[in-house]
Amino acid sequence: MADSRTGTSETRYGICKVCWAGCPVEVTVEDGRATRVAGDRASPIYGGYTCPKGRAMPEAHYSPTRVLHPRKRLGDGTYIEIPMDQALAEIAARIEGIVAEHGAEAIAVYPGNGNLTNPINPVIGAMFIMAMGTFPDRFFSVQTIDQAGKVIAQALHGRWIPGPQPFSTAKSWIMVGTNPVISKQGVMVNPGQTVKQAVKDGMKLIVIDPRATESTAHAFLHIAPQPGQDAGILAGILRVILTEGLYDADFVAANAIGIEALKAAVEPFTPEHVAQVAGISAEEVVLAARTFAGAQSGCVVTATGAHFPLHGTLCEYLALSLNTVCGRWVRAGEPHSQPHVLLPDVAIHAQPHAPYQPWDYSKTSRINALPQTVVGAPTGTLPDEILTPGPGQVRALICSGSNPAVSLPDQNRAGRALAALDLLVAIDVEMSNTARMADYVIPDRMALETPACSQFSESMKYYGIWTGGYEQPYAQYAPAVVEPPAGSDTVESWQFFYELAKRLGKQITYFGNAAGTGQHWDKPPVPFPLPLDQRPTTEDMFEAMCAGSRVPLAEVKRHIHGNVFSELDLTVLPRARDCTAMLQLGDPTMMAELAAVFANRGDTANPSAEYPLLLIPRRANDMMNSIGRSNPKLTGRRTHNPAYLNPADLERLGMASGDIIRIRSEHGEIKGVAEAEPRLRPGTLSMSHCFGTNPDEEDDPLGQGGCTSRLMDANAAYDPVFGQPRMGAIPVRIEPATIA
Ligand SMILES: Nc1nc2c(c(=O)[nH]1)N[C@H]1C(S)=C(S)[C@@H](COP(=O)(O)OP(=O)(O)OC[C@H]3O[C@@H](n4cnc5c(=O)[nH]c(N)nc54)[C@H](O)[C@@H]3O)O[C@H]1N2
Ligand SMILES: Nc1nc2c(c(=O)[nH]1)N[C@H]1C(S)=C(S)[C@@H](COP(=O)(O)OP(=O)(O)OC[C@H]3O[C@@H](n4cnc5c(=O)[nH]c(N)nc54)[C@H](O)[C@@H]3O)O[C@H]1N2
Ligand code: SF4
Ligand SMILES: [Mo]
Repeated sequence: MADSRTGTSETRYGICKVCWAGCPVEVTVEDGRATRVAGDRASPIYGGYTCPKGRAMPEAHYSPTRVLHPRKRLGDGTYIEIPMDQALAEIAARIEGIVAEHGAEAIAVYPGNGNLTNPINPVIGAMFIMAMGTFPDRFFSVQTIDQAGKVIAQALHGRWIPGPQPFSTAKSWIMVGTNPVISKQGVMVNPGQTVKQAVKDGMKLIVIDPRATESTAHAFLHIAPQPGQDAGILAGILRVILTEGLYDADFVAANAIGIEALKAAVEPFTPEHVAQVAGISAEEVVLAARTFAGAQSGCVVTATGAHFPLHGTLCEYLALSLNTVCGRWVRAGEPHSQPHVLLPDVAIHAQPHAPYQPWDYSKTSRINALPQTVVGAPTGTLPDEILTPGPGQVRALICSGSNPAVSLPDQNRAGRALAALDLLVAIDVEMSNTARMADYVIPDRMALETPACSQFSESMKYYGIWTGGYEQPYAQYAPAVVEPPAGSDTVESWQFFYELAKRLGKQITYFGNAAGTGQHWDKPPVPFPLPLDQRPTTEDMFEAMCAGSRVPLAEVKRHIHGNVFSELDLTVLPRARDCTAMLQLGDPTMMAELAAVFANRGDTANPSAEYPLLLIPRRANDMMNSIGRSNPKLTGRRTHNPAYLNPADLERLGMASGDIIRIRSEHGEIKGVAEAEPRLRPGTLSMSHCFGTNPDEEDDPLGQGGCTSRLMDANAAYDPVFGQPRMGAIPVRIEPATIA
């Protein structure tokens, strides 16, 4: 623990938790404060890698704008600081009152990415809502405005238990709408170097992205389609592989059903059709297919770029199907590609978890009549759940490490909803867009002030391929590096939920060591009912999280820099004799959606004369969504999110880099700052999210940037299962504007 004597300086080791890559860090601690963060060069796998966000942790922890005491909003909109006990008592009393009058359905939680500071935090909100008896309907998470299609597609296709073939030794890889070098999605460990090395070692990397990104630098083939056309492209690649007989017929015969239905469904997607619809060449489709199928190993993966334009589940389903027809899953006798260390000790057989239906139409949501699903409540409907009167109306919202005022699609509607709540609680460390609207702001401990362990990173693999997991049997635990600033009054997010539940007389049961998702369980979780008489310590929670782990947590704790447990036998066992599960290549819902994609000639949103550009998402290297926007070390001289456009588009409109522009969609408008980016496909506008002011605040394009969510419509077009509104390939137009 921190040494608070004056004049001391020492080196301590921790884990960065600003994003889920979990880089091991070396922290210089002077007089009890973290003054410098660098990568831990003694790490056996990360090799000292960090990104600017991690290195800027000291500035975030000791930011003059950090919230260090609970704040309560007064009638005039100003805030006063109050003690934590008082805040907890007042919030509990208000929730009790709302529940007494309107029922438990009136209370909802929305956890987000600021919760990563401790692996207990991201899951505890769900368990609080279980304690309230309203799970999953009142559990709104970022998953359903992100890549929920991964879990839905995995359910429909089945999950291959030993996982996909490993990235680092693969001979081909197709990345669809993902830029891991910046986002770390899929490749958590030093992704820039890992991608470069994999290519050097013989990987033919194929990237499908309207923009030449950091991840295309080493690509064998970069296909830059019109945004929103990925399902058709993937169907075209499948068609080439199936018609040319390039697939692994033996693997399919032994492990999958539905290939005839898949063949019939992809038949119309000729290379020429796909090329014409997606604005690419037929040769590119054929080359991608032959290269991928011709390599001995590899995988097709999708992420936000492919998921946001509404066909995310289908894109993921087709990616899984490509991997299955080419037999690109780890087989018996090979090492498990996502080995368990802090996850439970289970036998891994070369077989699937059977497909299941991830939805239940007998229980539909109040808004848009969406089915109950395995991915929680549809967050796209949250604003209307708050704004629509009637039984079940949401009246109180607890945001933990989330920023819905800028992250929910359809910002104006979201802003109206947040303002209409009877009670809004933000567990945050800054007066974020959302905290500025909250009745109570509860200060959390920050990443270096909490212990950490890599169990969460391991467990992310259950949310679909290209989400998490280590290729090697790696694990790390790090104690808290420093105490929160002297005199502060903070609580960890999970402790807030514990304290609140306790005051409401509810018991939270923690399912921390979940080894699976939906109906796909490697091992069911061991419940840990949190004792009401005494709050468990964080260490108690970690023990529960790692219950039955392959390597005891105590052993992992012995390795301060993390460790590869190379003595573990990772050999995948053969299919069990009694296993009858088969992967499904021809799910009828997916085949029907594919037919609709063909009939619509791809995506339904196309550029038009009125809205000639398509807005697409991108991750900023220095920000984690909105995290970092108040950190001067990260923002430097630029605090806004540029609106990147191809120079030809700018020139055509008589505009130049630095110009203030108005960006209009059918639904809304924002101001932005134009910036030329030659590597972007003409006709696209690429802009990061979670910037901008609140709807009731003055636009500030050069300062706070523009909130792209304002251009999205929550109800015009949304995923039919989990309600995610269209968040990519949004038709927009731009025109000159001024700041005032
Ligand atoms: N237009 C548009 N909208 C999008 C997206 C997009 O690409 N475009 N992306 C979507 C996706 S994929 C996601 S995941 C969501 C993200 O949605 P959110 O998770 O809601 O957004 P974040 O900005 O990550 O919210 C993090 C919050 O945590 C706070 N925070 C920072 N550090 C800490 C800490 O130590 N403890 C606590 N308790 N809080 C902390 C920050 O101040 C911030 O308010 O946005 C979605 N919305
Ligand atoms: N530095 C940093 N890291 C982050 C985050 C962050 O904000 N900053 N956010 C985190 C979060 S919450 C998430 S969900 C992950 C996301 O991780 P990724 O999904 O890998 O996110 P991006 O890096 O934006 O990569 C998406 C790519 O899709 C491309 N794209 C856009 N539209 C389309 C399309 O229609 N089709 C195709 N094929 N491509 C398209 C974009 O140009 C972009 O290069 O990143 C996480 N990591
Ligand atoms: S923010 Fe950067 S340093 Fe921190 S875990 Fe993510 S990639 Fe690593
Ligand atoms: Mo995300």
